Amino acid sequence: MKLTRTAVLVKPDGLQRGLIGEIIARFERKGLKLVGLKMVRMNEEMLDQWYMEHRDKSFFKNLKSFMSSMPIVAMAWEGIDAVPVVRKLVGTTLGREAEGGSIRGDFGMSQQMNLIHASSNNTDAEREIGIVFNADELFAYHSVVEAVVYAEGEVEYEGL
Ligand code: FUP
Repeated sequence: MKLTRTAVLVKPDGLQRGLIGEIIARFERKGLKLVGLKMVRMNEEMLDQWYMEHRDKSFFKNLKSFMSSMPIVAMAWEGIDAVPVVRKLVGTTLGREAEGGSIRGDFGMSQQMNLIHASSNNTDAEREIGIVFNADELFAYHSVVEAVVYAEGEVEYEGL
């Protein structure tokens, strides 16, 4: 199976709560590979693109002003089925209802202040990665851990 990528943002509340290390550790322990990492202050134009599916929603303005209020930490993670794997570790949108063991379930109480964003599907993942990362900020490399995270032949490596 092919390796795919997903985008993660640790939002302003996650930054303020000191959860950057905890969140990175969870994805590392799962066996995902970090292929991009940066701190960014998202501007209006980036957020209009990022949340285009929500542009007509009542919460759009508040969400954008929250997301641009301070820097966020953006990451790109790679693995087999990276999008659904990361969504499962993140948990459902509303922190109060999110499953224990998930990031939102363990650390969150809110809907807007839900600590983290994770791409919904592969198309969104590629679009979102393109909004925050330049091509030279994304890295293709072999992780030695992958040899024990996956069985031999389970992963198709392209161009490595
Ligand atoms: P998710 O995919 O779980 O991040 O959630 P959604 O795409 O449904 O929502 C996107 C963002 O909008 C979330 F960070 C939460 C925020 N939101 C609100 O602030 N109010 C709402 O009523 C719904 C979503």
